[in-house]
Amino acid sequence: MPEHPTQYRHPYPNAELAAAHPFVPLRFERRPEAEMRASLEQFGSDLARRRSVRMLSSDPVPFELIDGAIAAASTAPSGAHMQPWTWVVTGDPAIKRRIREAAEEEERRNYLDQRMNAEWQEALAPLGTDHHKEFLEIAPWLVVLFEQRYGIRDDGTTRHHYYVKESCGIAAGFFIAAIHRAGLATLTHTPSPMAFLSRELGRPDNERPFVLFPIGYPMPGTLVPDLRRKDLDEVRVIVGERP
Ligand code: IYR
Repeated sequence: MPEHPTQYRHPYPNAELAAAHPFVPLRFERRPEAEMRASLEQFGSDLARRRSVRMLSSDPVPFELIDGAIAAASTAPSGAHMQPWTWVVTGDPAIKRRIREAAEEEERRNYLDQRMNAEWQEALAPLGTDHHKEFLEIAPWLVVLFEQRYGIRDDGTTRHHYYVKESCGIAAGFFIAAIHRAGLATLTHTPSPMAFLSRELGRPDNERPFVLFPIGYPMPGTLVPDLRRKDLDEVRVIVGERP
């Protein structure tokens, strides 16, 4: 067995840098292994019950639940910790209607004018989607995640953002999990193209729509596609010896 040091070097090579960027102790508690397994099992089986829902009801959802999910999502790791995202929330009926109309207009061209090719349409057949997007008007809340292609400092100068797509993808995953944990349902919706969302929601030029989440409760009697998820053996490979 190779010998490993039991101490890491301080992340900064000199006192000056360390003083400029102080570190704090990690809050972390090691738990008994049985507890770790049980808690992972519970988390996994809860996530396995999550489904993308298009039949959202109009039942009201407290705004605080939406805010809580955004706060959870914004804890996601991001390139150079820039948190290059803006979460735009609307429950305004007039805005939701305009978003639905604009999305349906684009989707009509995707589905009916063959902007999506035959292979694509075939791949979507099990989902039963078409150009109707009623849920955009019916769901009590729409949350649009915008990626910030670059940042803008208080003095107006721009600041580079790193790994923007990866960062927003991770944050979107956290958000979906948080919405599910809150007992709500959503859909990862990417009406394509999405530029109309910048217009409708009045976003600045450094932001681009990344994904749109309609949020609500599933309508009683909601149906979802009878999908099967890949088995672990289909998605995971083990390389080399196990420690
Ligand atoms: N944006 C279209 C089409 C669509 C594309 C994919 I990839 C999906 O997983 C689902 C739908 C729509 O929203 O209908």
